[in-house]
Amino acid sequence: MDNLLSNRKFHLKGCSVLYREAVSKWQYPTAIAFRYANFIFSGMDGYSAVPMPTTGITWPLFSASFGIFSLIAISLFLSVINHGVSEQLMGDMIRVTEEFFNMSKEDKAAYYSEDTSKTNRLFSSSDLSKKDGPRYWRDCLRLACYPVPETINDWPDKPAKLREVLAKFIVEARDVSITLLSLISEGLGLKEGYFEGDLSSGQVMLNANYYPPCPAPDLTLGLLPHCDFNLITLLLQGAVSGLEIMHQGKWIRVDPIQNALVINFGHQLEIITNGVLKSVEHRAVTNSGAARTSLAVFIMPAKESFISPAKEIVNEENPPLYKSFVYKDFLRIYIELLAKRVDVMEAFKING
Ligand SMILES: O=C(O)CCC(=O)C(=O)O
Ligand SMILES: [Fe+2]
Repeated sequence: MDNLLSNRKFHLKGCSVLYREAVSKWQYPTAIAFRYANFIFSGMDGYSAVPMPTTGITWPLFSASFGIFSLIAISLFLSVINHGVSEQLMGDMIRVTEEFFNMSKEDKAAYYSEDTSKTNRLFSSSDLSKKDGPRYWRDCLRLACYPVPETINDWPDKPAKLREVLAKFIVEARDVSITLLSLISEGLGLKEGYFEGDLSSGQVMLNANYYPPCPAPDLTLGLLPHCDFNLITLLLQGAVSGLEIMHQGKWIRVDPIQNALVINFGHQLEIITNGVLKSVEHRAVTNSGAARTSLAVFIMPAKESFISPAKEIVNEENPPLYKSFVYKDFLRIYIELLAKRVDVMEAFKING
């Protein structure tokens, strides 16, 4: 419980002794702050900017989507606007998360756990008791959220509005993700409803991430470089920047765009599409000025779901690049390999 960053007093000028000791042990050498990369695609909906390399997604995929989403970024990470989740709901979700992390230590204690086998728990990545290994400047409230009626009673009952707001947000966020998946299957020429059923009917997990101002942002990261373990992730960022993606050997910032949701393809989508869609490595950096809040909604396959490159995509010229497996085995290996993209991909590549 004392690990929670959100419980501590911050002394940004004249860092406390505790902090000086803690941060000097941080393993990551530097959090490189890349300046603004503009992801917005030109000529659409009045936005203009530099196009990023596409993932090989065909235009028909997105032309089908214009009625529902306006695509404002075609980077390896997408951002969508006009997605149907209201500004009010997104704002409420950020506010209620901030309220949660700003509650007293006593109020938060009921939810705190260091037991990694528990899904629903509040924890910190900044475990000061850990002698070795990297530590990160992040507190996280992780919750199983689906189906809502079956999970809601296990969510924190404070702040008062949390359950109500989160219940609405999860349903809408899942709808957006499922719509996107159906557009993706259409765009890739997969059969209608390809991602429905087992591939997307597993748990919907929420990471409510809270990165307090960090006294030494150049010495630590908020969240380690990783690709998500699931099918597709929807990310709501508050107003403070911190998300970065790896692109051509460099970390590039993905700044929050008002009312946009960031969409990130997980490892499973890369494997099922035989590498047509790529799961992009990302991380969170910290800053000394302002706390940052982000909410990641992970759409997961069912645990027993069988994952393999789609038969419609592979053929003699385009042989399967990845092995077939049961999703729960992927999760186990992902954890064992500490989420490192290179290692995880190697483990599941054919001839890897
Ligand atoms: O805080 C962020 O922007 C990234 C969060 C994230 O990647 C995750 O929770 O998996
Ligand atoms: Fe992530």
